[in-house]
Amino acid sequence: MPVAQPAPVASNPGGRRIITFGTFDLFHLGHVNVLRRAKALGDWLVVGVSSDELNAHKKGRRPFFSLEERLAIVGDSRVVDEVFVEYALELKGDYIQQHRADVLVMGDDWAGRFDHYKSLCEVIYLPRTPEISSTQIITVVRAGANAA
Ligand code: C2G
Repeated sequence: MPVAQPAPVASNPGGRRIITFGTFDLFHLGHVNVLRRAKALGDWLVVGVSSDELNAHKKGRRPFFSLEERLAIVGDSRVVDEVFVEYALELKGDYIQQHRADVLVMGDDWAGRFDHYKSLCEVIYLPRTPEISSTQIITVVRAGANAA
Protein backbone atom coordinates (compact mmCIF):
# COMPACT_ATOMS: atom_id res chain seq x y z
CA MET A 1 0.00 0.00 0.00
CA PRO A 2 1.46 3.44 -0.90
CA VAL A 3 2.49 5.52 2.06
CA ALA A 4 0.99 9.03 2.08
CA GLN A 5 3.70 11.66 1.82
CA PRO A 6 3.33 14.89 3.80
CA ALA A 7 2.35 17.86 1.62
CA PRO A 8 5.35 20.05 0.83
CA VAL A 9 5.40 23.19 2.96
CA ALA A 10 4.80 26.16 0.65
CA SER A 11 7.53 28.71 1.22
CA ASN A 12 6.80 32.42 1.05
CA PRO A 13 7.79 33.87 -2.33
CA GLY A 14 9.63 36.76 -0.65
CA GLY A 15 11.64 34.37 1.51
CA ARG A 16 11.41 33.38 5.16
CA ARG A 17 9.25 35.83 7.10
CA ILE A 18 10.03 36.51 10.76
CA ILE A 19 7.64 38.15 13.23
CA THR A 20 8.46 39.49 16.68
CA PHE A 21 6.71 41.65 19.29
CA GLY A 22 7.59 44.08 22.02
CA THR A 23 7.12 47.48 23.61
CA PHE A 24 10.62 48.68 22.68
CA ASP A 25 10.40 51.61 25.13
CA LEU A 26 13.66 53.56 25.68
CA PHE A 27 15.18 51.58 22.78
CA HIS A 28 18.42 49.96 24.01
CA LEU A 29 21.08 47.34 23.16
CA GLY A 30 18.83 44.43 24.24
CA HIS A 31 16.31 45.56 21.61
CA VAL A 32 19.02 46.03 18.96
CA ASN A 33 20.32 42.50 19.63
CA VAL A 34 16.95 40.72 19.53
CA LEU A 35 15.96 42.47 16.28
CA ARG A 36 19.34 41.81 14.65
CA ARG A 37 19.29 38.12 15.65
CA ALA A 38 15.65 37.77 14.57
CA LYS A 39 16.41 39.20 11.12
CA ALA A 40 19.39 36.87 10.75
CA LEU A 41 16.94 33.93 10.93
CA GLY A 42 15.18 34.95 7.70
CA ASP A 43 14.64 37.48 4.93
CA TRP A 44 11.82 39.77 6.08
CA LEU A 45 11.30 41.07 9.63
CA VAL A 46 7.88 42.31 10.79
CA VAL A 47 7.63 43.84 14.27
CA GLY A 48 4.46 44.22 16.34
CA VAL A 49 4.92 47.22 18.65
CA SER A 50 2.71 47.08 21.75
CA SER A 51 0.08 49.79 22.13
CA ASP A 52 0.38 52.09 25.17
CA GLU A 53 -2.64 50.35 26.72
CA LEU A 54 -1.17 46.86 26.21
CA ASN A 55 2.05 47.92 27.91
CA ALA A 56 0.09 49.44 30.82
CA HIS A 57 -1.69 46.08 31.12
CA LYS A 58 1.60 44.06 30.93
CA LYS A 59 3.81 46.26 33.10
CA GLY A 60 1.48 48.46 35.11
CA ARG A 61 2.77 51.69 33.53
CA ARG A 62 2.46 53.57 30.28
CA PRO A 63 5.64 53.62 28.20
CA PHE A 64 7.90 56.68 28.36
CA PHE A 65 7.77 57.05 24.56
CA SER A 66 4.37 57.15 22.87
CA LEU A 67 3.25 54.45 20.43
CA GLU A 68 3.93 56.81 17.49
CA GLU A 69 7.46 57.47 18.72
CA ARG A 70 8.18 53.77 19.31
CA LEU A 71 6.83 52.85 15.86
CA ALA A 72 9.12 55.49 14.30
CA ILE A 73 12.19 54.30 16.26
CA VAL A 74 11.70 50.56 15.60
CA GLY A 75 10.64 51.19 11.99
CA ASP A 76 13.83 53.11 11.35
CA SER A 77 16.06 50.12 12.21
CA ARG A 78 17.79 48.88 9.07
CA VAL A 79 16.96 45.26 10.00
CA VAL A 80 13.20 45.96 10.32
CA ASP A 81 11.11 45.75 7.14
CA GLU A 82 7.63 46.46 8.54
CA VAL A 83 6.00 47.60 11.79
CA PHE A 84 2.42 47.37 13.02
CA VAL A 85 0.57 47.90 16.30
CA GLU A 86 0.11 44.95 18.69
CA TYR A 87 -3.16 45.59 20.59
CA ALA A 88 -3.40 42.35 22.59
CA LEU A 89 -1.21 39.37 23.45
CA GLU A 90 -4.09 37.02 22.57
CA LEU A 91 -4.19 38.30 18.96
CA LYS A 92 -0.75 36.85 18.20
CA GLY A 93 -2.22 33.99 16.16
CA ASP A 94 -4.12 36.48 13.98
CA TYR A 95 -1.02 38.63 13.51
CA ILE A 96 1.07 35.56 12.59
CA GLN A 97 -1.45 34.63 9.91
CA GLN A 98 -2.08 38.17 8.61
CA HIS A 99 1.66 38.69 8.13
CA ARG A 100 2.22 35.13 6.78
CA ALA A 101 5.01 34.62 9.33
CA ASP A 102 7.15 31.50 9.06
CA VAL A 103 8.83 32.10 12.42
CA LEU A 104 7.80 33.78 15.68
CA VAL A 105 10.82 35.07 17.61
CA MET A 106 10.73 36.25 21.24
CA GLY A 107 13.26 36.83 23.99
CA ASP A 108 13.59 33.93 26.42
CA ASP A 109 11.85 35.85 29.21
CA TRP A 110 8.79 34.60 27.27
CA ALA A 111 10.09 31.00 26.94
CA GLY A 112 7.22 28.51 26.66
CA ARG A 113 4.53 31.20 26.69
CA PHE A 114 3.84 31.07 22.96
CA ASP A 115 4.45 27.37 22.26
CA HIS A 116 0.79 26.90 21.26
CA TYR A 117 1.55 28.88 18.07
CA LYS A 118 3.82 26.03 16.88
CA SER A 119 0.81 24.81 14.86
CA LEU A 120 1.00 28.05 12.84
CA CYS A 121 4.74 28.64 12.52
CA GLU A 122 8.12 27.87 14.03
CA VAL A 123 8.59 29.44 17.49
CA ILE A 124 12.07 30.48 18.62
CA TYR A 125 13.09 32.07 21.93
CA LEU A 126 16.40 33.94 21.86
CA PRO A 127 18.53 34.50 24.97
CA ARG A 128 17.91 37.94 26.48
CA THR A 129 20.77 40.42 26.60
CA PRO A 130 21.77 40.46 30.28
CA GLU A 131 21.62 43.44 32.60
CA ILE A 132 19.59 45.89 30.56
CA SER A 133 15.90 46.71 30.39
CA SER A 134 13.65 49.76 29.98
CA THR A 135 12.44 49.28 33.58
CA GLN A 136 16.04 49.28 34.86
CA ILE A 137 16.85 52.48 32.90
CA ILE A 138 13.81 54.22 34.41
CA THR A 139 14.77 53.07 37.93
CA VAL A 140 18.39 54.24 37.59
CA VAL A 141 17.45 57.62 36.07
CA ARG A 142 14.80 58.19 38.77
CA ALA A 143 17.28 57.33 41.54
CA GLY A 144 19.82 59.75 40.02
CA ALA A 145 17.24 62.51 39.78
CA ASN A 146 16.22 61.99 43.41
CA ALA A 147 19.87 62.06 44.57
CA ALA A 148 20.64 65.29 42.66
N1 C2G B 1 14.80 41.85 25.14
C1 C2G B 1 16.03 41.20 25.15
N2 C2G B 1 16.98 41.59 26.05
C2 C2G B 1 16.75 42.59 26.92
C3 C2G B 1 15.52 43.26 26.91
C4 C2G B 1 14.54 42.87 26.00
O1 C2G B 1 16.26 40.27 24.38
N3 C2G B 1 17.72 42.90 27.80
C5 C2G B 1 13.77 41.41 24.20
C6 C2G B 1 12.52 40.86 24.88
O2 C2G B 1 12.73 39.52 25.29
C7 C2G B 1 11.49 41.00 23.78
C8 C2G B 1 11.97 42.27 23.05
O3 C2G B 1 13.32 42.50 23.44
O4 C2G B 1 11.54 39.89 22.89
C9 C2G B 1 11.13 43.48 23.44
O5 C2G B 1 11.21 43.63 24.84
P1 C2G B 1 10.18 44.59 25.58
O6 C2G B 1 10.17 45.93 24.94
O7 C2G B 1 10.44 44.48 27.04
O8 C2G B 1 8.80 43.95 25.18
P2 C2G B 1 7.86 43.04 26.06
O9 C2G B 1 7.20 43.88 27.08
O10 C2G B 1 8.59 41.81 26.46
O11 C2G B 1 6.72 42.74 24.99
O12 C2G B 1 3.66 40.10 22.75
C10 C2G B 1 4.74 40.08 23.59
C11 C2G B 1 5.08 41.38 24.11
O13 C2G B 1 4.54 42.44 23.42
C12 C2G B 1 6.55 41.52 24.37
